[in-house]
Amino acid sequence: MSLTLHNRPSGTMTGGRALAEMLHLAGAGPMFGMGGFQLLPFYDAVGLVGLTHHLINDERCGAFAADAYARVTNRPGVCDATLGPGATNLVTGLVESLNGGIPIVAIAGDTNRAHSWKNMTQESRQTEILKPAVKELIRVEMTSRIPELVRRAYAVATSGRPGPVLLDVPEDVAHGTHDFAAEDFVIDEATLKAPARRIRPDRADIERAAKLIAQAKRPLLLTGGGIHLSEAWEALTRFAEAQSIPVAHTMSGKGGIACANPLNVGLFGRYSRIANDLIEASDCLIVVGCKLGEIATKRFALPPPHIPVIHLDIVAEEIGRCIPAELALWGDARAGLDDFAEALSDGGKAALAARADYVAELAPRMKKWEDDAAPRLNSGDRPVHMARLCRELNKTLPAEAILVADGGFAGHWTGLLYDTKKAGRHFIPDRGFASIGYGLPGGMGACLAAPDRPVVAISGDGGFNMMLGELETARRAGCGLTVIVVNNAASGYVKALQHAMMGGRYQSADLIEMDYAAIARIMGCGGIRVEDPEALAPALRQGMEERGRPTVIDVVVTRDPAQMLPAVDNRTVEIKKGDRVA
Ligand SMILES: Cc1ncc(C[n+]2csc(CCOP(=O)(O)OP(=O)(O)O)c2C)c(N)n1
Ligand SMILES: [Mg+2]
Repeated sequence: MSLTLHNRPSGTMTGGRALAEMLHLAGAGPMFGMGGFQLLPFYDAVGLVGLTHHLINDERCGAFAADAYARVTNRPGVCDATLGPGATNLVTGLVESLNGGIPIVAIAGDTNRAHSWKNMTQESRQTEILKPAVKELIRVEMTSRIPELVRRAYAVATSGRPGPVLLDVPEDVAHGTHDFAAEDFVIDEATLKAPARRIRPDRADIERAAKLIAQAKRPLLLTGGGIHLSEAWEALTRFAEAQSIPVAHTMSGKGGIACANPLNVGLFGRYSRIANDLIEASDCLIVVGCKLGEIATKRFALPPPHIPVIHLDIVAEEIGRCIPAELALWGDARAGLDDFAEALSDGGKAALAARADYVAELAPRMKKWEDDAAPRLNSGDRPVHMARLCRELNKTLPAEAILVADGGFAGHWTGLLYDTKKAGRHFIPDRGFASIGYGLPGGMGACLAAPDRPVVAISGDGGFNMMLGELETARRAGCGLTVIVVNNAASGYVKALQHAMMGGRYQSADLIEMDYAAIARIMGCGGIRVEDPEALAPALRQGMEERGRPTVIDVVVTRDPAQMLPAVDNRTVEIKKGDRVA
């Protein structure tokens, strides 16, 4: 075990102080939370040990911000909450991290055990409420065990499939004291960043997979967020290029290889440019770091059952869960891709020659898609067309930028149309749980994780309304964050579905027309309202240049529910019974 041994404290201290010392030793980044009586000794120690902590206005936002921080860095994001309502407010954010496989260390205060279950104020069965929302819930029963249990929290958060871990700390444990030895304050460096350790797939399975791939004429890589968690970008690009295998991705997997790479065929699943057609015509699918859930498979209608699937995943039991796998490879994405590349290294030239026609198809197919979509991508419509907004993002955001996308149409459209210039996690949608409201707090977390990079968050007006209070946090934290509000004066996704499926009977789908730029200005932030698509690029540039405070760009987009869905021609979408349009 490699240990980080520097800066070790010793002596009698509170549990809260010990917690802060351990987080400091773990190199915890900016933390997000809202205090209460139970964790006061922890809050008191935060500044003393040199940690940064941001008060948030809703604990869910703290969890979202920590999640985005973790996606940018692969280091556990840290958030905290007081007992009861604070703790239960964490649930939605923690489930996002659980489903997305994102490493988080969350801390919740709990009642003093001398009085638990005597109608203590704010008391609830919080451990039972939070347990299914995390990878592991650790109840801390002794002040003296805090260092050990923080070590455990980091190890669980970053090992195997990463995830959130909750430390539930009773008041008397946080306020209680213990005489700690310097040796207590150690932590395994390997567990401070995901993936803590890498495991290679079975060699015989790699050989079998290599044979299948070598024989395939139209192999296709289907990649998910696991590529980012494994930091497998170079391995994926190398393997795809050496073997001439195109790469399709889920929303979370965007950027496994650069969208600009000619082998990238874009999003697959619910929305697709050309990837779904390539799946249908493939003779070997190589699935890496992807669960093949509902959205990726168009509610399990893809891929067709006759195509052999090679499935590589860090969680053995995800393999074959939704789609049967011809070959199950249990292991780390980067290690597995490197092993594929090595097993196939002799055939590289032959593969390139054999798949020359296949690869040559890609550019014209993509061009055709783009030509079809061009009227929308270049639309001069007022209100602004969502496709045009995406094109302006593509044109304006620099290669190192990060785009954080909220759960509504903001995520749907950018998932399909936003192109990253470089490999890496430059696009952060909250597809673990797809809650609306992630955009602003997620943008804040990304911004604090990468203060030198432009961070743009895109959110629906409904999602932004949920989180408006966090603009105060973002301003206080000095985040030079640009937030685009996709202002359609509606819970647009619901409205579009009611248009398509309920004969235009709209129920609880409209929002009041608001000027979010004016609201932002009143809150001391920058605010620009955009009604003309030509004004998008200058507004984005102005937002990105502002480094010390957030800028809200309120973009007035289509209010026509017939035009809201991001299919290439959504007006012709046909609804089959039991189907979801999008
Ligand atoms: C917390 C939460 N509640 C409800 C939903 C269901 N939902 C998905 S998209 C959407 C519309 C949200 O409106 P807005 O944020 O304005 O985005 P738009 O679809 O209008 O772009 C809703 C209600 C959700 N994803 N998350
Ligand atoms: Mg909306």
